[in-house]
Amino acid sequence: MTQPRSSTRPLAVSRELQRRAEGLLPGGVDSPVRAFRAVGGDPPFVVRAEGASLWDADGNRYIDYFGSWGPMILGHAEPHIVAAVQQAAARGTSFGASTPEEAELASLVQRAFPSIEMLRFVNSGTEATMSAIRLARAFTGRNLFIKFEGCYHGHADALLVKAGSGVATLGIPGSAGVPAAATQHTLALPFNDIAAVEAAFARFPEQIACIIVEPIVGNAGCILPAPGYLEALRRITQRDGALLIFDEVMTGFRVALGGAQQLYRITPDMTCLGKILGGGLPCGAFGGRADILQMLAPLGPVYQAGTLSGNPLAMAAGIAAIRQLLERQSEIYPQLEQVARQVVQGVAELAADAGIPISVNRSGAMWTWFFQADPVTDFDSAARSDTAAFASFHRSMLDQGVWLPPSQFEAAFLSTAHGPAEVEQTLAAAKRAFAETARA
Ligand code: KE4
Repeated sequence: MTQPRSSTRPLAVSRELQRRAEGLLPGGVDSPVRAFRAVGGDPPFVVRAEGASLWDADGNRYIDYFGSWGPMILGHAEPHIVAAVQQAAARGTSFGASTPEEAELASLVQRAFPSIEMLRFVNSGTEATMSAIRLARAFTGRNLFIKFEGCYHGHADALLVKAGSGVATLGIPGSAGVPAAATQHTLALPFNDIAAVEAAFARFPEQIACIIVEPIVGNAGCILPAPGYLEALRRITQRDGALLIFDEVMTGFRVALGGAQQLYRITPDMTCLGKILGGGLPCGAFGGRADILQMLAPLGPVYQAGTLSGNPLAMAAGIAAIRQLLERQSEIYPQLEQVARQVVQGVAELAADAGIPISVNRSGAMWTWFFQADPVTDFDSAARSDTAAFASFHRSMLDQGVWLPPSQFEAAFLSTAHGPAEVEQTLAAAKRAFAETARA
């Protein structure tokens, strides 16, 4: 009998847990991508994580390359963050009143993002982006806004538009339960296409409140802005009196301490943050120019609120995380760049050796291996990837203890806890996975 492909034990306990979860949670999950529908098979149930590793309910260990979808840049169960949360919890878990830690974390954010003069904490990236758009509409007195195909900004109704709506037509709902009225002011344009943006502003002069953009896209897989693209968005919005919102929920503190706006030297009017900001606890934020933020209640007419906004545990975790990134930035970001280059290029070279076409997009420790030969520069080109080949690669890697994000259209991440041992195991697993694919 040939050597079983899997080096992990059968997922008996995970499957039992899946059955129980499916009776209580739609699809057994609290967020769709976790259900592994894009790659097939049953998802392992995680019971513990530390550093670069996850353990499932059957005792299998995995190298983690999705990092809770971005937050875990310092690795799992990072001691400073764990201690900070434990100490905060012992002082009470939520007050619904002001605490010293909210301004402390806000001041740390401001050191990393000088464009953020003021901010407000919320509990998710979704809340951050939907609130930023509301602010932009109030500040400009306009209703229309632009987003880009393949960019995901959370699941607020106005942001769930079908791709391909194009410049002339306004948003078409991209989800059941979203009324046409909710997306009628949304323009969904192709990413990296300045002509489409110019045409939209020509069609709706002084009617567009804002552009919201993932400055480096993570939600179509990783897609980098074309040279001059972000500068053009900045120029066009400034010219028309629209606001530029950078959704840095994923890229913030990830691609650089100050996110994509630091890398590309662009100053947006507002920035949305999440993920790493909360050190793994539920936390988001939206911020930017003080003259815009001061329109928020209780100062101004824009209502926004949240029971657990600025929660003491999330603030404690965020302060512990962001303080480390600030204090150790000269060590952390070069290290992430070095390890990510070894992993990402190493796998791409192994694919090439096996005659398997892979197109790589990477910014620091955020990347995607697209299973196709051509460059991926927008959603349409990403969509031409061989998703079956990706699914096969994902399953083989998972069986060998390497857990990649379970979708071709998601970014992968690594942390400061990933080192030579993880690189070696990942490349060995990829070599076997590609050999299997070549044999199939
Ligand atoms: P949350 O509401 O999930 O905290 O954030 C929404 C959001 C906003 N903006 C960007 C750029 C994001 O990437 C996200 C959320 N990212 C996904 C990963 N593709 C979260 C994973 C999931 O939905 O389970």
